[in-house]
Amino acid sequence: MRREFLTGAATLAACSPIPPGAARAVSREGLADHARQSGRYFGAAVKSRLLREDRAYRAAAARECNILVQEYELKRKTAEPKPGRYDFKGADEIIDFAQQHGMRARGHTLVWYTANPTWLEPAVERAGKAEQRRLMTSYIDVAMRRYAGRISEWDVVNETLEPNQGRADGMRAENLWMKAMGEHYIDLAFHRAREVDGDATLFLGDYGLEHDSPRCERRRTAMLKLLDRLLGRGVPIDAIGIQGHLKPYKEPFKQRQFADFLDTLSGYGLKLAITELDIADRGGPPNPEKRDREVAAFGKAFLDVALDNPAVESVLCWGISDQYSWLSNYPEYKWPDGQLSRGLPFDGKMARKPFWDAIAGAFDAAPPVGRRNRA
Ligand code: 9MR
Repeated sequence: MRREFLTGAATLAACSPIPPGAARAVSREGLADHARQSGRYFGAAVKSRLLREDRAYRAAAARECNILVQEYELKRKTAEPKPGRYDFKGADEIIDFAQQHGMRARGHTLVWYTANPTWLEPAVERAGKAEQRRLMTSYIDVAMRRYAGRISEWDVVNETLEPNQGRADGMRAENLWMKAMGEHYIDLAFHRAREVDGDATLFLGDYGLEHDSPRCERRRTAMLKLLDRLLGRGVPIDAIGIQGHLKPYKEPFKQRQFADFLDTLSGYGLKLAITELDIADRGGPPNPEKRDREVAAFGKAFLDVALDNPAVESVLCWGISDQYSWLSNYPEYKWPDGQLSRGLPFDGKMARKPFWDAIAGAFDAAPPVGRRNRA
């Protein structure tokens, strides 16, 4: 028997993992140590400049993570600023750091509708069919070859869904690749990625798959239908990246519903990962301690479900410290008074927050990876 899960708002209220005011011992173990116990990985999105310049950040990355991903340095806008002129300096630094510390690395991301160099979209629009394919696959070729053996898993195609853009199938219409090739751009990307690095785990990633809301329900439905089509055509997808940008103060969460969705995905034989976990706290209680406890409780409710599924091999947060979180700057999530968002395991001064304990506790309770938890 799998676990019983709480439903709805009960998740926020009922499972605060840390008693208010409890002193937490500062230990030298990191979240990676907790993840390892069940054969899993914990990691974070990082920036090379912060690894270079901020000692506390670098120490936290080294201590907490056994997998890393680049927050932006393998996006094509950064890595191929001019056609065929590559800049892998930042990504190289991150991959070197990961290797020096015996960590795994993910690559983010090969084919996306945004964060592309300005030259790319006009070039695709001008091109004939063969050239359009080349414009897409050339980056797959160069980036995957460069990091073969060092990056073990890739977000091959990112964020293909957007049911609000008018298509009945829920695919993102405002997408240069979709406009050029229709959804077969996804087939092409995965087949090419498989050819270039046959050992890498190939991910399709998306957001908005987590909550009990009409928005997420439409996105989950679109994802499952897309997978039916892609897997039906033999597209070599190994894994689904559930981003995990959570917003508990905007949309409810139902453990059973999310567990069922993950079960459906793993039932296809796909691996799963939580690839960009963070928790938008805008709209939460003004008292930061209270908000931290709620964020932790929500994160625990989410991870208890995710890590109950043996196909979920890793959890990565989208950053380490609130000081550098995109949530603190993004219009929808940032606090109007300029305070930092509190959606990551470390605060702006690099101190552990209750969310850290929640992640550790969820890993400690997780069944071994790759096997069903049978009673
Ligand atoms: O956090 C990233 C931010 O610093 C970048 O400016 C932005 C555009 O490249 O991307 C952010 O990361 C996104 C990720 O690549 C894909 N999923 C959503 C993330 C948050 O917007």
